[in-house]
Amino acid sequence: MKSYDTKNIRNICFVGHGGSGKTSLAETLLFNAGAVSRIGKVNDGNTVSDYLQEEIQRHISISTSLIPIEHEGVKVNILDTPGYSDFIGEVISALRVVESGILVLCGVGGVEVQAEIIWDLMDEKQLPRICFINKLDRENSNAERVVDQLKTAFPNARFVQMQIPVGKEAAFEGVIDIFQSNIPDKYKDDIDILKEALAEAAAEADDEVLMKYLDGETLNDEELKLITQKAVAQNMIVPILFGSMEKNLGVKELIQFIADNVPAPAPAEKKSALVFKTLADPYLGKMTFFRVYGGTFASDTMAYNSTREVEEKMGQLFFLKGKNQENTLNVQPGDIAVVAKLQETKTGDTFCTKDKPVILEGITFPTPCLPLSVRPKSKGDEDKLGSALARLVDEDPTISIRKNTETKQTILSGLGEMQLDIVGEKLTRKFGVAVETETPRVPYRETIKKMVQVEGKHKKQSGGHGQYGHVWIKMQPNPEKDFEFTEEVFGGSVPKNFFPAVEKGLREIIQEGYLAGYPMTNVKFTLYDGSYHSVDSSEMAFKLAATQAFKKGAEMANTVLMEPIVEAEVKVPDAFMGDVIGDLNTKRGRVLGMELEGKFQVIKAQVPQSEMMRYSIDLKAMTQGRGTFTTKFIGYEEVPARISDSLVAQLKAQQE
Ligand SMILES: Nc1nc2c(ncn2[C@@H]2O[C@H](COP(=O)(O)OP(=O)(O)O)[C@@H](O)[C@H]2O)c(=O)[nH]1
Ligand SMILES: [Mg+2]
Repeated sequence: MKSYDTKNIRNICFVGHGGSGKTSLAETLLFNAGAVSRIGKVNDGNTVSDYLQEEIQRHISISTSLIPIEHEGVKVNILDTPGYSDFIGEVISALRVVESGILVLCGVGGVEVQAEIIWDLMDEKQLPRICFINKLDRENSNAERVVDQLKTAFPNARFVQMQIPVGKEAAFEGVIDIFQSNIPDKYKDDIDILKEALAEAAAEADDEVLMKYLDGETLNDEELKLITQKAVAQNMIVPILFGSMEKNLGVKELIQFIADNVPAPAPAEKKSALVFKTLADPYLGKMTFFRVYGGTFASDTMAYNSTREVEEKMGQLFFLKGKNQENTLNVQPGDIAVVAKLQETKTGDTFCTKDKPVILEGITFPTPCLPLSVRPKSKGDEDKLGSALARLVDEDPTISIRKNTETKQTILSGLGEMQLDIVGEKLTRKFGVAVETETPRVPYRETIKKMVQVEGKHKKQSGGHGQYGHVWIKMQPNPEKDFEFTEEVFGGSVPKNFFPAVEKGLREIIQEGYLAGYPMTNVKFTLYDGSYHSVDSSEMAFKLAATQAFKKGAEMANTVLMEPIVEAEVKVPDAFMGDVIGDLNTKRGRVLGMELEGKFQVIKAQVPQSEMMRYSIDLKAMTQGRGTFTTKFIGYEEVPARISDSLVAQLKAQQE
């Protein structure tokens, strides 16, 4: 593929609810441009955009694809994003590097949840956008209904209809465009109404045209085209277009509209590019997708990664079309390209030159909130699993990996169940590590509630050399410290050289706990008396004596189970607040308060961690995927007495 001048480049992003037809639209555009000889079908797994194994199997997009299309000398870089909520990270990063978003809607389903969520993301950046109402060939599709839904769902936007859809459902036969020549007589009046609405909504975009409009003059097509272009670029209006992929209708009009109206990239002064995606390809290795903002990037040169302050050798640069690569010598300002096998660079990093450094605004991803414990099926694969997971984290900034030292589990967190399933599949398919997964164990702890004084004696007489250790230990609750050991021994009843053995014995035995096998914390131990034998006493004997003392003490000191508590911040649209608070109450949560943030309520609550392990799934169900949340560990609290006995029994059973 040749290299295009900045003014002949358009970067757009296909966004919308899953199944609205984004990938089919990209495929149809490729066909119309002569780039493929037949239109692939998502369900047949043969589209250019959905080429990953996981996409072909599931018939959905899970990863953003880059699909450049040439239209009358203009290169339109399409980023085809997934619609399923688990993969919102892909949408966020794609929206970061384009000049406009094309919201694709289903003519039957209309404005669905994910469309609303993505609309808010585009609003945050004031990104210019166009709506495309698709699937108008389908039974029960209704263009007017979807237009009305758009106006209701996004009351702050000024929608302008650029076309009239002709025919309905199976009889849908395409669109009459307001700028097309020879408009059939029967549509002339309706088109005039649309033109008048466009003039009213967009005249402000150009001063001269505005004067004419205010003088009551009718605007001609040239003037209308001019204000459309300017108003789209400023996000003053949102044009609506129509079509059907099943019948390849409305597609030529859409690409023409995009080429005419989406702003070309504005080149930045300093040489710079932003990395917005990383993909671990089984053949090419790590692939780094970058969007150039200023300057020209060339193959086989060095580039400075200003985020990490390292030089990276850029080998062969290439453009991608789905999975197909086309080498290039240069990448012009505004264009999107790929480079393989970089060492240090990660998604969100900036490339520039070392003498004129710049760091572009990075990409903010949602925090992973659904944890899952993973371990290799075959022992000995631990290292392999570790490095494979590290590469998958590179690829997807919405997953994270953490080792829980208390439960000794590797915790993989993500945004949803499907995403985590796919991580599991990739581990097997790409990296050859089969894994087992389960809900993470909660790192419970144990502690004592009252002070006790206990004796521990280890005495054995077996032939010659015996064993003798004898201690008196005080155990008391100690909220300030996890573990504390002191001694108050008088008159050498226990010689000094055995103190460390006593402490070591206690440190080890508390890890095993007493009630349910969880570490005992917040206890102060004081060694205050005991006795010894000049021949038979040993470090081992004192260690065992301390262990015995602990076991007796834990039994007497009213040992209880403690659970980790997190502070959760749950962000939901106002309408769901009641349900969400009710649910937090059933989860033993304490609601601390709520705060209005735009059209959202942010609810703060303290909740036991055990109740939050699957919260991501519950919240999705309760709010149709509109809610988000974060949690922060704040400390331990005693498990309430009413559930403690059954929980202890359950935890013991798990360990057997
Ligand atoms: N009848 C009909 N089906 C369509 C149309 N566009 C897409 N589809 C089908 O809808 C399903 C989802 O399409 P896809 O392109 O994967 O949607 P995406 O999730 O937005 O990328 C696929 O089975 C497509 O074949 C259309 O205009 N009419
Ligand atoms: Mg898709």
